[in-house]
Amino acid sequence: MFLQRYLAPVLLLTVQIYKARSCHEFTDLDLSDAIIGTDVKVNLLLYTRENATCATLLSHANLSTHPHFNLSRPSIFVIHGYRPTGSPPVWLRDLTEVLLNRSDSNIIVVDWNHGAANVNYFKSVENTHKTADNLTAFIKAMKDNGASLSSIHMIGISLGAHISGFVGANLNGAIGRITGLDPAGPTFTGKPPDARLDPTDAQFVDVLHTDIDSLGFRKPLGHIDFYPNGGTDQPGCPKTILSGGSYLKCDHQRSVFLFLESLNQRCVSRAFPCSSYEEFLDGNCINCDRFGAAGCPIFGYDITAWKDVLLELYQTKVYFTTNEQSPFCRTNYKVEVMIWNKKVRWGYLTVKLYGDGGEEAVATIDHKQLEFKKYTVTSLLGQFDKEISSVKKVSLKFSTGNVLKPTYKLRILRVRLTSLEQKHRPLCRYDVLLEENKEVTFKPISCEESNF
Ligand SMILES: [Ca+2]
Ligand SMILES: [Ca+2]
Repeated sequence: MFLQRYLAPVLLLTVQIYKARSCHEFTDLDLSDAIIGTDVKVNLLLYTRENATCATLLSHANLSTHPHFNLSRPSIFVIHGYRPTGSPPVWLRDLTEVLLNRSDSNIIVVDWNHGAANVNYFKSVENTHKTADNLTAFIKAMKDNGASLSSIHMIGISLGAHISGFVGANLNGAIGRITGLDPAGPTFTGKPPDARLDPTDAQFVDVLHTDIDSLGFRKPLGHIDFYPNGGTDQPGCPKTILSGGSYLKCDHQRSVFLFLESLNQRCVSRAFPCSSYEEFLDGNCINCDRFGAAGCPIFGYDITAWKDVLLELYQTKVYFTTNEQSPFCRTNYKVEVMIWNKKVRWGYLTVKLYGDGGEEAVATIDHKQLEFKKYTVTSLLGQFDKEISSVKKVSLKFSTGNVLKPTYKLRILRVRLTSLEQKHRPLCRYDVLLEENKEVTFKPISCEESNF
């Protein structure tokens, strides 16, 4: 009796202290929840540099009770998409961590897993509006407490991209930036701007499309729309359903991993405005003059450096390609070839660049049969899997792709390589004989304009 009377309050106090210090976790549901279906419940998880790995659950009612929630700092909302199995997103920790590395902000993870976890996709779509209304009320409260709407950046993934759009529209487009990572296509495609993300939803809207033939949205939705690898299928992702679950989500989810890498700044992906992916691969869209000294836009978090010119252009579609895995960035060269064979030659070209200490970068130009004509410059886009800062040697290989026919020779009068990234002088070589499928390595020399 004595123990009960005195120990109980002590225990209660201990539990309360423990609660106050404990970290709030993203809601973890399972497939049974997703089958039964869950009602919307929005939890806002705050991470800052003071509590980078331990989230605080924000209350809508009293914003001033959270010591780390400093409204004079920028705020970044991260809004996930459809969660068919109810599990927390795998990229969550990495994304909050790198965002905090780059920006001293309030990172607010919008956990609407109760609402997103549903085997019925259409139910989750319905819940996007409820989630958006909840967020709108919260941001209005932030504003009432002194936050500036232009310092708010919403990063929305899949359905989360449209939620960001709804919130932005509710606030009359006054939010600073919305980044849409492969905005959801199903049920949104063909809808008017007020029923999906569009450029009027924020002061600046940047969008990444990685799965336009399935879970993503095909048409442009922002001031700038990036289509890596054409936006349809991503390299390194399984091509058949036999590969299991990742077949369905790999292209879609790649959008988050590409954005993460842009935050890490390991390397950059330059993206080129073009009317189509085919035109881009053909090397017809490497002119970046309209962007001045900055050059063509660099994909990802730092795209705001191009904001003014992009707003003037209103909507810009840009393309780039990536490697199969991280580091995803590639580096581009203009490759010009002139031959002196009497007859037209058709085929593919593989170009390798060698740097100091055995570094090697390769570009295979095989998106279609290339045409080489006597005394005519064939201009190609060479996309190398990595950057070589100082090119010592170059190798070329010509192939026709035919196994049975006789082999051909490509008599190159001149080959010229111009980096689209570095301001180096172009690299040239004159008079190179390529026998089919045989790699020829040479030291490039500086180009003599008079010989062209
Ligand atoms: Ca909209
Ligand atoms: Ca796809």
